[in-house]
Amino acid sequence: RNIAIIKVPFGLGGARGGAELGPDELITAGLKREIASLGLVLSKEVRVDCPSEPAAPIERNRVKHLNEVRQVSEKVCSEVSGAVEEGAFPLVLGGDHSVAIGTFAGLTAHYSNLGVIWFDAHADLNTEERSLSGNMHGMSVAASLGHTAFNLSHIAGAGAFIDPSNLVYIGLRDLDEYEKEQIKGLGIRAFTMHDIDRMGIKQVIEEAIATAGKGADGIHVSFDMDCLDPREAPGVGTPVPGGLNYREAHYALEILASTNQVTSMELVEVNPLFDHNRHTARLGVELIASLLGKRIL
Ligand code: DIR
Ligand code: MN
Ligand code: MN
Ligand code: MN
Repeated sequence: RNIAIIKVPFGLGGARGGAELGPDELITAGLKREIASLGLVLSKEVRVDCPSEPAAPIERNRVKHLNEVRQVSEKVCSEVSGAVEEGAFPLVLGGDHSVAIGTFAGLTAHYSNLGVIWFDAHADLNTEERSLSGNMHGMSVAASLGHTAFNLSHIAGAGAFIDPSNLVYIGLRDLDEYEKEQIKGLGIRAFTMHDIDRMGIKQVIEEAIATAGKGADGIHVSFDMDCLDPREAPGVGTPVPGGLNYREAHYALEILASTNQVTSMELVEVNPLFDHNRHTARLGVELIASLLGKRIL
């Protein structure tokens, strides 16, 4: 299987700067070496050109850097879509989680029933109207469901919105009131940290795969590094205590790999400014390797 790395050095959707350094940090931490040692071919490596400085001071409305997010999303959409067309496995390296808006639009151009497993401390379900922060990395799921005013439906090559019944969350522990209402109202399958404590990661990931994979023509794994406990992954923009531990995260991705149903992945929110010794990026590389099929024995 060919891998297409799509680097998206963009941080203006996040709460604080630094996520734009994520893609290079992951490469430096040895990502390409890992891919090669798994016997996989890197068919291409592209870097999406991203604005690093906002073109204008923050807009009058509260939504931050919408124009920059729009530009980046459109490019990510076309790169992801192109990679799928070429038969490659898109591996998107963020960047903050707003890059997922473009990833989704590119994937749904090809998958009509895409299953999604979203690893995150947060639900990223806010809309422009309901967000308390105005940060667009907290709106990417809402955008992909068609709930935000901003979306990519106007651009050629963007696919349809995803269906909430194909979406599963793992690792949630920091939700805004509106997001809680949405999860309940839409009936989204959400495995919070409480559920992981109660059921164990084995049962959680098995049920997640059954739900997201049901009738699906592909499964996308969107992996926000802040799903991990900050002791494992300190280098993230919005750390929240009480997250997944090292083996829980690896185990979940190893089981996902063994299904052979995963068709794309993105790993986001590596923030070297809050890291030490490249620890979080190295962990990110290891986790990508597990999802791509690395086995202990
Ligand atoms: C919060 C935090 N719900 C927001 N979200 C984060 O800003 O909308 N997402 N940190 O990654
Ligand atoms: Mn996120
Ligand atoms: Mn998050
Ligand atoms: Mn985020």
